[in-house]
Parts: sequence; structure tokens; C-alpha cells
Amino acid sequence: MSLLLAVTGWDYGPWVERFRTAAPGLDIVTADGTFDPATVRYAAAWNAPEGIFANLPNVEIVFSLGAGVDHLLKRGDLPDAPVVRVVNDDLTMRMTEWVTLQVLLHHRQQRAYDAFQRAGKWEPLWQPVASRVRVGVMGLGVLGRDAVEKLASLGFDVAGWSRSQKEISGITCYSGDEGLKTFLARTDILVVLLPSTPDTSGIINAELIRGLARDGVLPERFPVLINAGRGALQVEADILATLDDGSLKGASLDVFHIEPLPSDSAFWPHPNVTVTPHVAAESDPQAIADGVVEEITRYERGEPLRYTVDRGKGY
Ligand code: NDP
Ligand code: OXD
Repeated sequence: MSLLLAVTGWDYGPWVERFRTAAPGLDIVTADGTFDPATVRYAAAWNAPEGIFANLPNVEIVFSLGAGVDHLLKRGDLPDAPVVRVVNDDLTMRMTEWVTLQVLLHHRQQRAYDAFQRAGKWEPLWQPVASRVRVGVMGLGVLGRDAVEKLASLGFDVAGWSRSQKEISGITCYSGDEGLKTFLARTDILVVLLPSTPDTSGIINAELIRGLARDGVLPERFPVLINAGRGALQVEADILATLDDGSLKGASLDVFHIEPLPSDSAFWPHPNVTVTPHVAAESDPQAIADGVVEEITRYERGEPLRYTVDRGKGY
């Protein structure tokens, strides 16, 4: 009985080592090696090579090695088995660090100070208190919920938006199409932590950006956009156009339609854009392999899988 690791863009070494340590009873095989497809009971994947799932007659669970599952659900060769995603404190904390870093970067006007430093200019700027800055988080799942709670603990005025209505102490929650307009109109710093699904494709467009608050405490710096969800959520031409016409004052982007971001992308040199290379919450082999093996252990004891994806909803 084996677990097939199928990834592209990552080095197999640390994953194989960690899975072998965590699951000594499982034969760990890799998509770039030779293996008997009939023995594969579990597959664990991140952007798996095309066609690798086409002939796995006995696979019982497909694990995503990340929180997102768009890389699996869009495939034509996905087996008819439960798809289980990562829900893991290590990954959640990494994302909350990145989101907090970006929110503080905009709130504390760090890009302006970076420019002043390059110019040798000593120029203190007026700084509002966090409670006067309205942060809005799209997506109140595992990652969004942790982010809103941590941002609120820093004193920001925080709201969230999701498909179904939530109740989170200290956070104003909005939902659905009817809640979106009101949510946007009270948001100075927009954080996007949505999954990529047919419903969310292109959701960050010019109309949405123009719906953001215009009465912020720092009108020359807000509103800004922070996206760590997926590139497919954003209409990149609209982000650039609204940055250029002043409807959007800045952006922090970790995800893009094409990754790696092409060298001729206008995002690279843009003075008001912060680019990171899809690293907001990296999958750590130790934390993620341990989590996958824990799910397998529970499954083999006859317990229900905890983080199965709803294929109909796409997340
Ligand atoms: P969850 O599935 O836990 O949460 C998703 C949230 O999005 C839920 O609140 C859900 O609403 C909401 N949502 C989904 N579709 C819609 C919609 N059409 N309208 C409104 N709300 C919607 O996911 P996670 O929080 O774990 O992760 C979110 C995403 O973050 C991942 O799918 C992935 O794309 C991205 N990610 C990026 C990383 C990076 O390094 N850049 C790392 C890890 C994840 P409801 O609660 O009502 O279902
Ligand atoms: C994820 C990611 O989905 O890293 O976990 O993008």
C-alpha cells in the first residue's frame, strides 16, 4: 500500500523524508519515479503533473498539500475520491503573519518612508490610530477568521464578508451579494482570502474597487487592496487601471494569473504595488505531512475525514 506524492515546482526531497518519518507503514512513492499504480491508496498533490491521476484504480483519498484545492478540482483526471485539504495551525499562522505585515505596511505608510529613505528625506507623516482604519476581509474561513481576530486585537476596525452569514465577536460580518456593497463602502484596507471557484473568478474588478470607501482617515493613501487568495480572483488590468486613475492607492499581491509573474508585468515596477512570490503561507513539509498522516490514521480507524472539500462549491 503506498502514498503517491505528486508535485511540480517543489523539491520532493523534504516531502519524501517527512512522509517516511511520519508514516513508516506506508510506501512513499513519487510521480517522478517508478511505482505500481494499483498499490496507490492515497495521493498527496500540489500542481501534480498532468495525467498522473488517470490510472490509479485503488486511490481512496486525494490530499491537497495546500489549503487551496483549485489546482485539483480543475483537473480532468481527478479520481472520484474524497479531496481533503490542509487545515493546519502552522499554515494559518504564516498567512496571518503575511496579512498583518501587509496591513501594517499600508497603515504605517511604510512605502512612503521607503521612498523618503531612498531620497535621504527626513519627513514624519501624520499617523492615525488603528481604530480609525477600517479593514475588510473577504473570506471568513479558516484563514480569514484567524486574520480578522488578530487584526482586531491590534485595534483595527475590522469587518468580514463571506458566502454564509457569520457571527464573530468584535467583528462586523456581512454576507452574500446584498452585504457586499455595504462591506466595501466601509473598507479602507481590503484583504482577500477567498478560494478560486467559478463564483469568485474575477471578483476583484474595477467595479468592486470603485465601491471601496472614499471617506477614509487617510484619503491620499486609502483604499488599498491586499490579495493572498488566488490570482484568478483578480482582473489584473482593472487593478492597474484603478491604481493609475487613483481609485486604488496601493496593492499588496502574493498571487497572480500567471506564476511566476512574467518579467514584463507592470506590477513589478509599480511604485504603489508590493509583490511577493506566492509565499504568504508556504506549506511546511513537516507540519503538512504530519497533518496528512494524522488524517490517514483517523480514516483507517474508521473515523470521518475532517477537511473534505465540497466539490460542488469548489472549496
Ligand atoms: P476556507 O474554505 O476555510 O474559507 C473560504 C471562505 O471563502 C469561506 O468563508 C467562504 O464562505 C468564502 N467564500 C467562498 N466562496 C465565496 C463566495 N462566492 N462569496 C463569498 N464568500 C465566499 O478557505 P481558507 O480560509 O483555508 O483558504 C482560503 C484561500 O486562501 C484558499 O482557497 C487559497 O486559495 C488561499 N491560500 C493562499 C495561500 C498563499 O500562500 N497565497 C496559502 C493558503 C491558502 P462560507 O464560510 O460562507 O463558506
Ligand atoms: C495554498 C497555497 O493553497 O499555498 O496552501 O496557495
